[in-house]
Amino acid sequence: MRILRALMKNAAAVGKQVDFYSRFSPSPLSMKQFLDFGSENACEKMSFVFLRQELPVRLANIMKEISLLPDNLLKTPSVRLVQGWYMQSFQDILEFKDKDADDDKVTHAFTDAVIKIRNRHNDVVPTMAQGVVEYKESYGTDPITSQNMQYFLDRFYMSRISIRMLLNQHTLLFGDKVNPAHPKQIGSIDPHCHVTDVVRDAYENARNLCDRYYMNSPELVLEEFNAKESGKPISVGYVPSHLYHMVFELFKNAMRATMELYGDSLEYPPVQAHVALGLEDLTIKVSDRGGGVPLRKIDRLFTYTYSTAPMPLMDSSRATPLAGFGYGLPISRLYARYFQGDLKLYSLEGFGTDAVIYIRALSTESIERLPVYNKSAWKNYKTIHEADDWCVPSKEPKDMTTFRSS
Ligand code: W6P
Repeated sequence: MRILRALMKNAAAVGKQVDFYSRFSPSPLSMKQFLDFGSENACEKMSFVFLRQELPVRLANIMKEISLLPDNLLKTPSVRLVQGWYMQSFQDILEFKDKDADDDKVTHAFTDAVIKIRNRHNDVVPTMAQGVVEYKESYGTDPITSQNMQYFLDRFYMSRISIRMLLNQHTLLFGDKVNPAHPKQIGSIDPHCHVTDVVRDAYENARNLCDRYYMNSPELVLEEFNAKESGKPISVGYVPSHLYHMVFELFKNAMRATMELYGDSLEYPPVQAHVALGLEDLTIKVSDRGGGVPLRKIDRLFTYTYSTAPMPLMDSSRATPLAGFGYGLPISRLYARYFQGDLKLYSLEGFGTDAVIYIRALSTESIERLPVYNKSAWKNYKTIHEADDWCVPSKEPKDMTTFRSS
């Protein structure tokens, strides 16, 4: 009984702390700030002082949104589990609130805690996806629930990307000194990330999967247009792993569409990639001739409740499908948006699809795009969504003869 009461008192105390930190807005950092901070003799103490405030703020902001989810979703074991991880990590950071920032033992213990937190949250995406499946199995889906789920998961996964970015920068800069694999990177950022190298690498790895699944694969035609410095290879200050994640996803989709359309043909139209650098944008276009997708079905490629449809029954003799079942596209779009870019699909049904990644070319303009918990966010969970303000198209139009004057 005493233990139970102590637990409840602790939960209430944590709730108070979450309320407190959720009233601060997260502080978005620019790519330039990440780079500047990590370059000139990066200071572990400064990073510690910043993170022990910023991490609880980012955690608390999204924890408030988790707590506003419908009860039926909150009660699923998967969402419970994720919520528990957030509570634990939030408390782990608060332990350092009044500790001495000049004490090396403190800052080293903090770095260890950061590593532990990152590992604790490794499986958040599949676990939340499981929660969505559990909810769908029990309650089904309607357009409103689907829309609310989309709103929450976009914000939740964006928050997670941003928190992991902070955790990674800290451990890569102050963990076991210099990353032996990438000595010129500033943490996870390459100040001169060669875009076509990442594109080729992602293509090769997607092609390997494609060869294994389809016994063949389309070629790559890659072209580069540097309008800023004509003839020079295009580079940008960016997180190569984020870029890889996005391009890899697009190649898998482009290859699948091509292979499914051309079936047993001996030749396949190539997948084309264009990389262009202008004054503001760095743009990467991946084009396939896989027959395209009708406009009506484009949105659902980014929809979490669609992508987590009860897994398709697969021919067990074949390997995992190349692409199309999972959170690949919606999360790739979040990576693009995270630094003020975007990811869009333009399809010509009957012909093929252009998938375009937009990235800000200037490190001063690549600023974290972070969700904030405020009244406007709160309303999105609490408002009873009313009927749409556009007519529902009807297959049987009104009988116009009714309106004849005579
Ligand atoms: C398709 C569907 C798709 C999604 C993303 C990227 C490329 C493609 N091609 O047919």
